[in-house]
Amino acid sequence: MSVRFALTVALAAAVCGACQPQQPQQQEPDTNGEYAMIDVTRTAFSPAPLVAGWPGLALFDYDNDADIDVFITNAQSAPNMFYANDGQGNFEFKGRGAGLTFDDDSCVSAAVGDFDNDGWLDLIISRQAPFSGGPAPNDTLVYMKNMGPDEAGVVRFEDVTERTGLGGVTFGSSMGVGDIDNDGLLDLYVGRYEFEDLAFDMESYLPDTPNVLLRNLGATDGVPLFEDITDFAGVAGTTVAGLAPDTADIIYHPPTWAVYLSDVNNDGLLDIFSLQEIPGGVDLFINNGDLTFSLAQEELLNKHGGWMGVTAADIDRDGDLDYFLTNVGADAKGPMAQYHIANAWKLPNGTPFHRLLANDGAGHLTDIAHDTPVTPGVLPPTNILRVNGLAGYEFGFGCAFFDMQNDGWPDLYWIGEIALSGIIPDGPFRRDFHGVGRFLANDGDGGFTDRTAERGLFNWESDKPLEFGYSHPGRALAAIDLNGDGFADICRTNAFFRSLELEQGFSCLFNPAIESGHYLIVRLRGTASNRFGIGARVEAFASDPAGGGDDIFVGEVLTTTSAFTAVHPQVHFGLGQHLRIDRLTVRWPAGGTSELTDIPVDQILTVIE
Ligand SMILES: [Ca+2]
Ligand SMILES: [Ca+2]
Ligand SMILES: [Ca+2]
Ligand SMILES: [Ca+2]
Repeated sequence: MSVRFALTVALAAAVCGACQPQQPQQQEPDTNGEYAMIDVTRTAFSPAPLVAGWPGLALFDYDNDADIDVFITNAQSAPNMFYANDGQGNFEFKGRGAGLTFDDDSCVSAAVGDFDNDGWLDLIISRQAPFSGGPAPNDTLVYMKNMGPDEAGVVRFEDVTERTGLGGVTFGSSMGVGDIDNDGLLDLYVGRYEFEDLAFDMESYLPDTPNVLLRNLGATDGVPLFEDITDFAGVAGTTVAGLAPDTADIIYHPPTWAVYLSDVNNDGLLDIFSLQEIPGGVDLFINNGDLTFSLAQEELLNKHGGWMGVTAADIDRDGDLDYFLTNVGADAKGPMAQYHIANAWKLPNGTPFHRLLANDGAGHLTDIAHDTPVTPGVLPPTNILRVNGLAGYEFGFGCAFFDMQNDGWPDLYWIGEIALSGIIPDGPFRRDFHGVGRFLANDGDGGFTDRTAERGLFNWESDKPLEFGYSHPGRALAAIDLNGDGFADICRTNAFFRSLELEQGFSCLFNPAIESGHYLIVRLRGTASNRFGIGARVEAFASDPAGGGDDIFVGEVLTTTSAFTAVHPQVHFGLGQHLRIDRLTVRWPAGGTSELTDIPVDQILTVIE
């Protein structure tokens, strides 16, 4: 079925209100209680963002005034939305002044990094062909150099793509930023997905879209030059075959939703996750240190699924980074014809379940999703496939670990569905890959508690009954402190198909910050390493009695996060009741280590290499 046909059916069905199946009355969630996140989309943003297509997020400090600014990519029917933060969490539209609007382009995501090490964070924007026809496609990457302030003090960006060697890379979806060879220059890994060929256009296969690794060769006059080293590095991605008997000889690289860079095995070299669209799997490329990579743990990770979101945190506080990957979920039914790729999770080498990957410290990952208990809340998952624990939850796209109350235990939030909520009252997708958004609070004992309602984090049309089928189709998601109170706030986007504009396409939620946990935000200034220390590992040790004993907190400074999403390079530790950090270490990408002692909490600490 073509996407256009599906949309026509959906819109025709929308007028048939009486066709909606009756649902039992759900218990109304207390989504406005004191613990609920506060929706500031209409109050903090002037004007409020309107988005279309597949909007991505970049939440970073573009003007070096220490607060986090908000960039939202947009489809061609609307400009990209760029807002400067006043430091208090009020956002003023700066799109046109900053040069980032791209009115005629369908932008998807923005990679954030200081690629020329001049102290100003640059942007690389991925674009798709126009979602709704129109002029010739601008479907290549764009390099927007941050020029810093002009004579009037206005910070703007300038398109210098022509001089970077990036102009030939098409159909970028999500991008990963990191210095893969630790030479002080940030490299770029590009996940690719030609959205004109979204999965539902195809039956048993998709077009070949290998990923691309671009090595930064250094800057001339502030403009870096990139070289495509994909083949040498061996990171184009795992291929699959067409699923039907008559397409089995079609071998292709499935499209990629999300990529993530992280030093999985803690050897000082950034490794790469690539999450593929169904019927693909997850590639984990371990960095060999010589610009080549080796696929790892294929038996665990290379399972047919629809892999969309990825986030990392030390969820059990044993000193290493664990990972969460979103998939089609335990409510997947697979409505398609026999060999349709949307059914690939049903294959013997497939899985619909999210992955919670526990790290043993040496980079060996174990999936504990089935063994991680979740205490249910309002609107438990229907768990059609009847599995245990976190694996029993439904569809996910964008995801983020963050410590909601700074109690020291990273919590988990994800959003996403593929239902065209509210627009398809009942259709082929509405209830087959549904999701409402889930906030699972980390209990600190290996389990989680579903506190989505209490935190006001269901991503659904609030004038509708709380039931499956009315949630927004969540996509990009990031958690970062926007208003400077030390508690992480949330931005998220919703989107479906190509040109649909959603009033709820972007939302921003502030943390109520009513709890007492302390925090430390760490930012870096590299000298031998890249300027913002992207890829550095930060460890904090606290033993003061107020905090309850010896604790270790671990994080990586990264801008890459879940699908279509980038964040400022920093680490945010929730510290519970600890009043001081005894010792903080930074292992820099260039190899050195910085060590600081006796650090007060509740501050932004900048460590210089
Ligand atoms: Ca700023
Ligand atoms: Ca720069
Ligand atoms: Ca590594
Ligand atoms: Ca905050």
